[in-house]
Amino acid sequence: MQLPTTVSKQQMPSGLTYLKIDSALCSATIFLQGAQLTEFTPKGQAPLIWVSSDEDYQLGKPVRGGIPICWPWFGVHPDSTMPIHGVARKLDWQLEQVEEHNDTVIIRLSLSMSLVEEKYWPHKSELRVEFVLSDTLRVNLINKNVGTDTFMFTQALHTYFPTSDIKKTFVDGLQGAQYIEFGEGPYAQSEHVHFARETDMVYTEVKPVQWIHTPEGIIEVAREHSSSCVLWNPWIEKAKRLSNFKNDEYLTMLCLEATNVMNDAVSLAPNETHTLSTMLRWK
Ligand code: TA6
Repeated sequence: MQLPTTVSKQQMPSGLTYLKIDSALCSATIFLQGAQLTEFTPKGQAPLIWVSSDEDYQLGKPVRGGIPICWPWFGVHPDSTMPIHGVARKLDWQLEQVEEHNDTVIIRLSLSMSLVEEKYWPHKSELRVEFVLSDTLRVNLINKNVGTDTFMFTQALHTYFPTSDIKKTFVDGLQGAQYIEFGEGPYAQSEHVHFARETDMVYTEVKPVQWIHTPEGIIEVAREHSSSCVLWNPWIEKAKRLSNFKNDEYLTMLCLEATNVMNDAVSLAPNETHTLSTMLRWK
């Protein structure tokens, strides 16, 4: 495939292949494994995406950070033998197309369902992702039912964001939603969300835009075709148990994830398509 000069294909020592984008508007990194974006930095601005400094970029293991794609389920599967957050983030996606229009770079990848074991996903579907890279980032996760039966799934764009100090960070825009946390709830969210403990809130009936207020500025996080989202910070004890995550890194990150979970799970009839989108920018 002929790539524009703003896009190059490179490889880590481990063998992981990634696309490096360096345009007039942004720089970005997207690994073919998991179609996982791990860097997005608008030119002249700070990075919008966080990755652990403890990451070692190994084959078969999602990068700790960026935007892991959780599909065909989010979270813990009812069958405990199934991997958390599904299988898409560990598999090799194919680069389908790279386009460039007026400094915006669009990168499209697909996941061959021949790579997905039937025990994880017995349905006939197509899965593609589009990254629209300008001075903002848009990610479209596109599912199409190409079979004869209706199926359901849950999913997430599990985005990791940076902050210099989680204790001086809060999230606006979750007010009015309800959430469950650690299997308890639902609870009503009436205020901004600040961080002072492990936080793992699964929101439903939530507005399409939130704002993460950090000491570096305000990150606007928008979603389309999603009425649910997840807010996560592992805090002290869980941080110690996470792979590729330094004990004190809970202080400099948070996840605000565009999801289709709980009563927002997706049901697709034959020939239907669903697109989960998240749009990120410095406000
Ligand atoms: O989205 C929050 C969450 O479900 C947390 O409970 C935690 O498990 C996190 O995802 C990270 O999961 P991972 O499998 O990437 O370590």
